[in-house]
Amino acid sequence: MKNPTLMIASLLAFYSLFSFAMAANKERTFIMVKPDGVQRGLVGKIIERFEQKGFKLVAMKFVWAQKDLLEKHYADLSSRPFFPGLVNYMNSGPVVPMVWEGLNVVKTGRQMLGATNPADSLPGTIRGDFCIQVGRNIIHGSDAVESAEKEIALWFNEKELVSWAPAAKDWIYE
Ligand code: IDP
Ligand code: MG
Repeated sequence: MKNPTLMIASLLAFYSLFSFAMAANKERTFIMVKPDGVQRGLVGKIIERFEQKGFKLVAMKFVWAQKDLLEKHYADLSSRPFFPGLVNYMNSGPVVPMVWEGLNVVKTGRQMLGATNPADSLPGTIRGDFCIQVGRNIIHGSDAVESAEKEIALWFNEKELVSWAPAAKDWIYE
């Protein structure tokens, strides 16, 4: 390539494509093992699903959430008849909130969870394999990138989101 302008333009194009791909790999979702998942000893199995898929764990804690936090978390559902029962259920024991990162992690995470009602969740999904009723569906996952951002900010502060590079990253992304 003799033309320097063309060379710079190609380098810039390559760099923007590369940064775009890197940014896509940094999508984040908020996943939480609910009190029934914790009580039933399913925390390890649920984490394993996300780890073995290749997603990166960015943050995790073990907390007994206050009702006001849970009401904020489920604010969109506040007018639904099951809302008080949902908040009581979520406040009935400790939960494991987590942040997972990777390409299309929000959509893929929802697919890994399965349908909201376990009666409709396919076998092979977390809800399909581990639970029976909608009011005891063991796990939460963000339904969109925007809700993921809100939920992550609600449950974690900036310092709790750990910046690290998994050793296997070049074997997961081309
Ligand atoms: P999602 O968890 O799959 O995103 P949402 O519609 O956002 O589903 O509902 C949030 C949670 O509220 C559900 O995971 C479930 O625990 C609970 N829920 C939803 N619908 C019902 C219902 O009809 N009865 C009891 N609980 C429900
Ligand atoms: Mg939801």
